[in-house]
Amino acid sequence: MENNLTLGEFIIENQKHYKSTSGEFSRLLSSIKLAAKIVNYKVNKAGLVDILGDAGDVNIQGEDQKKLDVYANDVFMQTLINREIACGIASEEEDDFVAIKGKHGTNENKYVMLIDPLDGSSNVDVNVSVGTIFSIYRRVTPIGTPVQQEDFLQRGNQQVAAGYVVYGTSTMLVYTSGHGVNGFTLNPAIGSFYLSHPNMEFPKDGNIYSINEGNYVHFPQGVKDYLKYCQEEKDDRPYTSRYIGSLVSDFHRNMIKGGIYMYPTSSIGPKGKLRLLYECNPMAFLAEQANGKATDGYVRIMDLKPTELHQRVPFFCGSTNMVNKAEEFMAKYPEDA
Ligand code: P6P
Repeated sequence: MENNLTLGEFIIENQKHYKSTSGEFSRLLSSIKLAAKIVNYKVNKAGLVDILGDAGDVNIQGEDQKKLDVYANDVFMQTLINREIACGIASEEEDDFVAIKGKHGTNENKYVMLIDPLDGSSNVDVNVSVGTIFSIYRRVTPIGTPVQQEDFLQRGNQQVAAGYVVYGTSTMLVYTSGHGVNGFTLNPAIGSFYLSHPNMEFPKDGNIYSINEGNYVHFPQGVKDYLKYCQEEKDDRPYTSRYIGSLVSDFHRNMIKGGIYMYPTSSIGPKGKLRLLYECNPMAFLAEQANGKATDGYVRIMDLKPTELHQRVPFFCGSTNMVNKAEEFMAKYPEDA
């Protein structure tokens, strides 16, 4: 693998794509790469070092914050704040966004970042893979002034870049800056990410569906009908059910093999569970750049106008033909929209 491009070389080679001449965007990606390596070390040692279990706090989502959640959040926040590489950062683990002040009180940077520092963290205690998800936008308020909430409440179609780190059997960083999706695998022996999956694409079709079927009784009828379609013995069906409970891992497998991930509305969660800004928009950008599709069952995820930092939306994402078929079933019940 050592003959492959490293992530650093790839970023430099593709600098021509980024409108920023100051190299700010490249430095931002490099700081994410550094933070990912630090978190990876801790995630891999979690079973040995006492950072498992609850940190005692409860985050804005009302979920117990596990120490590794808190640790990962601190690493990404501090890596960006200390380097003043972005002008603001919003984290799924933080109640509000953070304006990054420059040494002289102003910050001339033009990018803001949103991050889910450790998605699927409840899997850490049972040694199942987890991930980091990030999303980058150009600020919309005047450069040099403190960032405002509107810099973060942008539609997903305004993203400059998005990606994830999957801390799995191997650690990979997968990202897009609007020119396709590329995957880099970490060689832990030397601490370098190497280009291992160039131009990743969702197969148009697949036979894997990922959903928490424990919520079946609470699903809208269109989802129930689609699941029965997946399970009936006809044509290329029944499909295979695969659900890890870690969005990054389910998405990554489905992008390689073909499949659909669904977290729909339910009678217990009227807007589903996933956050539009921290999970759905970045994964939707990746999906579309990989010739896949991402909607809320009716509308393109990246066209939704965010109204609050932590809002949740229903999420259907993966192989285009599978998402289209799911939407056909959803369309039969417009009252559920
Ligand atoms: P459930 C993790 O908390 C997460 O946000 C996604 O990574 C994952 O796909 C989903 O929630 C799992 O939710 O309700 O099935 O446990």
